[in-house]
Amino acid sequence: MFKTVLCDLLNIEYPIMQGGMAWVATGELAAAVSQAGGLGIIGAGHAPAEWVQGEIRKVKSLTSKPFGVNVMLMSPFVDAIMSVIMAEKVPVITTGAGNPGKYIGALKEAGTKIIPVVASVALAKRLEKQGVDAVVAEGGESGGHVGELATMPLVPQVVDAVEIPVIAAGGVADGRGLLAALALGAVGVQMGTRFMCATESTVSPMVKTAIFKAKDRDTVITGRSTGHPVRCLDNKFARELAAMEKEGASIEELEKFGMGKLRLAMVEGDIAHGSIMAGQISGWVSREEPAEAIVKHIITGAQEALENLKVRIRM
Ligand code: TUI
Repeated sequence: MFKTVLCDLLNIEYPIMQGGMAWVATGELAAAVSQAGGLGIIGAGHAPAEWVQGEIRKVKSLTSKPFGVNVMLMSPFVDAIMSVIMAEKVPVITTGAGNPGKYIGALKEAGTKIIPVVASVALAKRLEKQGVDAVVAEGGESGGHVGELATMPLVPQVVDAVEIPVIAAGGVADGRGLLAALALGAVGVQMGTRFMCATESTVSPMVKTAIFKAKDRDTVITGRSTGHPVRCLDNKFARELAAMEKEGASIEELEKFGMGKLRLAMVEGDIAHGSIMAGQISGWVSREEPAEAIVKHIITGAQEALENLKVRIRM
């Protein structure tokens, strides 16, 4: 057993959530993580509401365990996706890349738990006041759209600023990371990169191999000048985007160049010209495993790390 209040809040076995990665976190992956005792999450990304509804129904057909949907708030389909989530009585949502404030009332009424992903103390405090159930504090080690703070300084500052449960994300892929997050005051972790490489993940095998080959310094942040910094594996796409930024390309030009590039990598498997959003822990993630094995290894790893600490620290 390895339970925290997150398990009680979400009715799950282990305090592990899967990141809601756009073009990656399909119903297959979410169902596998939930079936393994964590919280699987469908990544709505820029997909239309009909796709999200199909994936929700897929998860329901594959598992009876709780699951979630991640709503990317920059999507043009947010309103329709929120309606589907409420109609389908989805147990939990996480949100990213914005403030979900205006949807909180309706979601609560529908019985959906709301766990926004935040990258700052200020947004965590504002959302606590608005009645969210918990927050994911996501450090800049994460893949995809990132904030400025790293996980180590962000998590304790959010933990001390709010009374609701805090889940740590960014740079976590194993039991040591889970234990470290708990030491910082978090009640669990959210992991993207490692679950992206799970057997049940439908991401292109080219992407999984690129992550297995990646070394510690192989991710970069692009798009700072657009106001939407994104961490991804360093490849031809990232270098071309960086060169455009250096030459002073406009936000419109940069956004046009980036359009469709996440799908190109994750679905089409074009690992040269696509955007392979992945976290700094990519350098450590080195093999494909079923979601169930990943969850089990993280829990036994955290238990071992705790025993090791008791030996290493003389008190
Ligand atoms: O959302 C994420 N990660 C993402 S979203 C995404 S989709 C995308 N595709 C192409 C270009 C850009 C994005 C890929 N990865 N993580 C959660 C997260 N949310 N990290 C940071 C934030 C965040 C940032 C600013 C949340 C709120 C915010 O400001 C809101 C406000 O009003 O203060």
